[in-house]
Amino acid sequence: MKKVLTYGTFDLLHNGHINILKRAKDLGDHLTVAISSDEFNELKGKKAYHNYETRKLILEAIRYVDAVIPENEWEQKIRDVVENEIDIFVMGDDWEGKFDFLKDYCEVVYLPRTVGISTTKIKKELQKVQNG
Ligand code: C2G
Repeated sequence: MKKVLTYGTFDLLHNGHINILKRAKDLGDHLTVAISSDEFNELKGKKAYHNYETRKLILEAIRYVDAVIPENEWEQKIRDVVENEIDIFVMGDDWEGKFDFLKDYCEVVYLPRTVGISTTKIKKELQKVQNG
């Protein structure tokens, strides 16, 4: 069984998230998603709309996702790959090259981001509508 792993906040779920989750799953047989904790989001300088439990609940409902684990720190990726016997690590190409150190442990694949959508864009456009 080929196991795939990816990381993210996955706030305000949108088609960009679904595309990468589908593509990641299509690379293997089992997809684990490490979802950023609220504390880790602070480290990333992100303020998610949904808290960790809600974002986890939503991710677990996606047909491409087989397991969800918490992402609490930058340093956990090697351990996650080894402990979960991961064959392929996947991230959007906005992270191109950032996780190449994992190549000693698994295949590393950066996939093209979905153009035209992001959680930040959704929040901005909603604010414009509300402000009229
Ligand atoms: N993504 C995408 N296309 C978009 C938006 C996001 O392919 N239009 C991808 C990102 O490249 C990432 C995943 O969806 O691979 C999750 O995106 P975020 O929730 O923004 O995750 P991020 O904050 O980049 O967290 O340790 C890694 C970090 O936790 C990654």
